[in-house]
Amino acid sequence: MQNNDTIIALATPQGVGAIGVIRLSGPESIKLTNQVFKGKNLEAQESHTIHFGTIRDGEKILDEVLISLFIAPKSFTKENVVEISCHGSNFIIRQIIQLLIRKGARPAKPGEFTKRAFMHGQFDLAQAEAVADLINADSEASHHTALNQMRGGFSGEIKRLREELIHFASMIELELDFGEEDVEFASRDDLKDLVNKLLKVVNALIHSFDLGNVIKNGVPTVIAGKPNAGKSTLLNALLKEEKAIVSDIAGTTRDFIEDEIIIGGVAFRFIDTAGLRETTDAIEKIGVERTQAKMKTASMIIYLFDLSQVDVVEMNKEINVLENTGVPFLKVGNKLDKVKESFVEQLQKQHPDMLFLSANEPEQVELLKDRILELVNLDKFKRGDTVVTNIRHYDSLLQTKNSLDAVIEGIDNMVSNDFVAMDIRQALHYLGEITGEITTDDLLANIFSKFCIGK
Ligand SMILES: Nc1nc2c(ncn2[C@@H]2O[C@H](COP(=O)(O)OP(=O)(O)OP(=O)(O)O)[C@@H](O)[C@H]2O)c(=O)[nH]1
Ligand SMILES: [Mg+2]
Repeated sequence: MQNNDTIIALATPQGVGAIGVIRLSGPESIKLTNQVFKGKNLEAQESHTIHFGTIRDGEKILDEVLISLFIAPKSFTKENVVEISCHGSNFIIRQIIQLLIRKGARPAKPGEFTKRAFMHGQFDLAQAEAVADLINADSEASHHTALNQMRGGFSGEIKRLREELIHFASMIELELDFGEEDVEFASRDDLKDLVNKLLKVVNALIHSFDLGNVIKNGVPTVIAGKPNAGKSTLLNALLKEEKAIVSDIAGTTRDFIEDEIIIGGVAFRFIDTAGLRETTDAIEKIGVERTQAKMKTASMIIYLFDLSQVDVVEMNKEINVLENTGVPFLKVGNKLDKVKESFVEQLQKQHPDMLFLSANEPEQVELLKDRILELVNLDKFKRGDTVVTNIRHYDSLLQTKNSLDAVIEGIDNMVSNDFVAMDIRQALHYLGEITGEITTDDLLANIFSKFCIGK
């Protein structure tokens, strides 16, 4: 696939900076730049060299710049690439880009540089998508998974699956060619074994998406409890800022208040909620209903008890509700400073897993962070297993699973080879979608439009 046009865009963020980098890619990029550059003859220089000079619009000097040259195919896009490092003023950048557009370059579309790199086989689709994730990664965990994906860890796993399946597909297709003659190149038992093996891998990848999603978007952690338990105080202590209003009036928080912090390299999204109680206040009631709904979809619940208000019967009821959510939770006895030690010891005996603290004491909140890290199961991530973080990949994997299930069902029901072959081809198709062996223009447009211009 050849692109005859040369594209241009600002590669650094919009806004004023020390320098701005303008990138061109395409067959004419060196020639066009040379027309406006005064210094060495850029067309006579070697790849991977840098040249000082001025950019001129006619006789007018626009800026002093450094030009980096990358001659095809030794560049990000595998085309001729020029990077112009100029002074980071919006005015200068606009002038230079407009000048080069007048000379024949075209403004790049979102993600077009990465798209060209993909088209020229620099990397596969999953890796291209990882470039975007890597740029957006803001925690160690999300950075780690994106980097692994970009370097091809995930793609490698998908490709291995595909190759094994292709081998079998070709055997079955061969049998089809022999038609009526009753030959069997591919043993049905072997095929079933293989498909079951593939299903295991596919299922593991599908399950890893739960983890992948939280790594990418932050582990949604709900802070819940009765009114006045100290939920907002705890949120503020975790965030180290006065984000939520704290007051001794029960029912202060009505809506969700949330923010993200990084603990042990993992992003957590803490969500402060309206205190749970029966209420006749219409607005508070909506808040309580929202809390209940949010608890069910959270990855983790931190449940606060006000130690100065403990009622054992009531407490057991609350714990019961917590257990019924099916979400991992942490029981926290708050306002430790307000109660006697003997009382805490007694309660600790009944609830050995309860953590006791005062939400307004920063060091005690640090202890809570350790417990939070223990509760979220990051083993997979720590072992370096492949983790699916992209919803498009997740979707393709689900479809692959359905097709593989159909293959097994077909074999069990002794359906004819044509149908088995069809289901195998379906599975191959969906696996191929992930890495981009199978693409459509719509799919590509959709993926790359999510990138920003200049990427
Ligand atoms: N002594 C003491 N007071 C606390 C502690 N934590 C919270 N408080 C106080 O308890 C009261 C309620 O705290 P909030 O953080 O507003 O409680 P909340 O759970 O968000 O309450 P609602 O938003 O009404 O559901 C405030 O007066 C806090 O200062 C603590 O550890 N010790
Ligand atoms: Mg509150």
